[in-house]
Amino acid sequence: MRVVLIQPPVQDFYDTDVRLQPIGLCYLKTAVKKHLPDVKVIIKDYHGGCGRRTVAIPNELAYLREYYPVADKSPFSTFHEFYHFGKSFDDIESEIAELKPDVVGISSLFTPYYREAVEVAARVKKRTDAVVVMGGSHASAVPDSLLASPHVDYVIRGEGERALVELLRYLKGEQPIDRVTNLAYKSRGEIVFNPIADNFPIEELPFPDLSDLPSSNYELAGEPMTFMITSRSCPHKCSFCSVHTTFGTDYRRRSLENVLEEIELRYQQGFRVIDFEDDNLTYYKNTFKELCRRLITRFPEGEMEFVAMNGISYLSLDGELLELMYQAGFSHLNLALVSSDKTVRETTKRPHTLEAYLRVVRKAHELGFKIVSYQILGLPNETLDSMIQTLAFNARLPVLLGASPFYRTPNSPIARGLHLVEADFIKARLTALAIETDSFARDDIYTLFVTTRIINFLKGLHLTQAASPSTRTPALAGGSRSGFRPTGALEGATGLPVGLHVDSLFEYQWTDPRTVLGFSLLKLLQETGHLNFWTHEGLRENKRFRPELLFRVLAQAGAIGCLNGQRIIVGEFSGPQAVQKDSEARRGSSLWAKGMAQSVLLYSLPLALCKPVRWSEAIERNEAYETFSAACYGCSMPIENIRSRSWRE
Ligand code: B12
Ligand code: SF4
Repeated sequence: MRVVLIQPPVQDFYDTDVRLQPIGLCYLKTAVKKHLPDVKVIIKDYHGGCGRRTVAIPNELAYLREYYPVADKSPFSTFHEFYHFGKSFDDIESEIAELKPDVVGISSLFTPYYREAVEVAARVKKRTDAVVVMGGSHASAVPDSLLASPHVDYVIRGEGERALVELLRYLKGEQPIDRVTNLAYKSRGEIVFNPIADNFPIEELPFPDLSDLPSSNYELAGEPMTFMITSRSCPHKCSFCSVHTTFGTDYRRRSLENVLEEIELRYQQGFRVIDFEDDNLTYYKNTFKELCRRLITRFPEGEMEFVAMNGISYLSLDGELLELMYQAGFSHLNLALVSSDKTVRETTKRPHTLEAYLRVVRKAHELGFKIVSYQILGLPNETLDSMIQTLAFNARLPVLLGASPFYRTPNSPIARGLHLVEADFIKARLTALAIETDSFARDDIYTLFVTTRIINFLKGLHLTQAASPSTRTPALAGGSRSGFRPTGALEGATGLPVGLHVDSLFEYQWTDPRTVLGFSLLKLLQETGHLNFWTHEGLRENKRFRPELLFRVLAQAGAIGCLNGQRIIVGEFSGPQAVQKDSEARRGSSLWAKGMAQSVLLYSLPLALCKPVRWSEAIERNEAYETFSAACYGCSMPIENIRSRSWRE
């Protein structure tokens, strides 16, 4: 019997191409190998490393054209083109036909991309007689949406190792269908759901077989990287999260020895970065401390780098653990604050506190971690004020902001009572800006989302403080990559005052084109009260952006905490007194814009030639959010804008 397991392509405005290793399929492959050694399993990743091409925006998302109208090349850009990421359906069809599989298993991890998974099923059925089975988080949450397709024979809900082995046994005629756990299938026009049962014990799962995956598709800053999962499920029960739909409520972890053995194997195989994708990596703090100690001993020269891009719950971190992690080779930390509002945290059942968060941020920053903090914009009980408060709170801290507009994931506790239809499934992605309530409109969510990009732009400025704080004369990063050079009155001066005022930063001659562009747009915003996109055709007003919300965030924050510990005073940054005399302002703006256009043009060539950057540089330049995306909630950071230029093009 020949089984082909497929990771299908996805279609969206952006992709997170550093985190695409289909580790779930690799687990399935080894489980089948162990229990049914006569079955041949081939994994095909039709997403990672297969490029992208522009496709039409689906009707359900047509309203987004107003939010992503142009190819904005500014540092504050969000999205524009809608892409097919992965191999074309035609190519997939031909390749599968050649493989002549008996069974094709397709992952349907993401609700918003379930139609892509179903299209792959249709192509398989068009050219082969293979049995089609689907699994993954979406399949677990809404199996009937997949079984509604005539091209899908079976759906396996929840973890797939044991269930797939049992399904294959059934297909080989070795056991009856009603003994296949977790299975859903059609029988006489009805869907039959077999009971959900426990998976194989976590400790008995053989290490994922990565042999079908070209390691060059899964690199981090040029280093071979692999995912690793040391536990399954999560002991918390945040109401917006669907993790328990797939992994159940029983939080299980692998033994220390088992994890270390896999790390050693990956090292011997040539991997140099391990990305732990657990939903709650450090819940057992002491065990994780011991793991770090062992890693420090095993890799004393920093031979391995560790990341946890899915995020770490700050409740499960303390000072000692952070120190050990840093020594072991973690240098980036993704935390999920979600909301600084107590009511929102309580009603979404997040057991986290602001005090714990601040303790972790302070210590991690002290140690030198680069921190990204995630917020969800638009959760139930959020108001515009509470979201502004959350952004202002994080703006002050030395963390990058990773905002994800809220969307409803099927079968998460929040969504369970709702009757979600196909359009809701398609909108279950952060780019959809899906949720509006009486307390906030889509424009508000969009504005706050763009606001995080503006704040991150300021946070990432490469300012260093050479003099001691008492002299209040921090010096500029002379000759640095971001090329911050004082001019005019400050030419030749030794430095700038501590707590730089944002207005003063406008006065400098920045040599980095992106920084020049960013400040030019901010200046224009200050003078005219309008934010503009920067396109190849010149400036275009961003009509959906509500500047007053940005000004409120900045006023509440007072100062921005930069990644390097510097502060930028922004409390008084605002637009023209009442976006008054609109016409005058616009006239002024067009004159100013002309001047700016000329100066920015000078920079567009180096911008276009921008080469892939190293990871550490990228994070400093605010370019690497996706690399550290997602926290436990949404998994993915936007900021495709910059990355798409420097990483892909
Ligand atoms: C890594 C990850 C990603 C990676 C992609 C991974 C990949 N392979 O392509 C990245 C970062 C790109 C990503 C992005 C997104 N993600 Co994500 N991601 C994850 C994460 C953290 C881990 C996935 C994983 O490797 N799990 C470990 C393996 C072992 O589990 P598994 O893959 O699910 O496989 C098991 C079973 O599902 C099943 N199974 C899986 N496939 C198949 C196939 C067959 C045939 C069978 C029988 C069984 C089966 O068996 C496997 C073994 O037990 C999960 C959370 C989680 N805990 O799973 C979220 C998760 C899958 N992501 C989610 C979401 C929503 C997104 C986004 C769409 C959010 C957004 N920003 O809009 C984005 C997409 C953005 C983009 N365009 O990039 C949701 C999906 C929920 C849903 N119903 O849609 C999850 C569940 C997070 C959550 N708790 O809500 N994600
Ligand atoms: S959001 Fe994170 S902490 Fe909360 S239940 Fe989901 S995985 Fe656990």
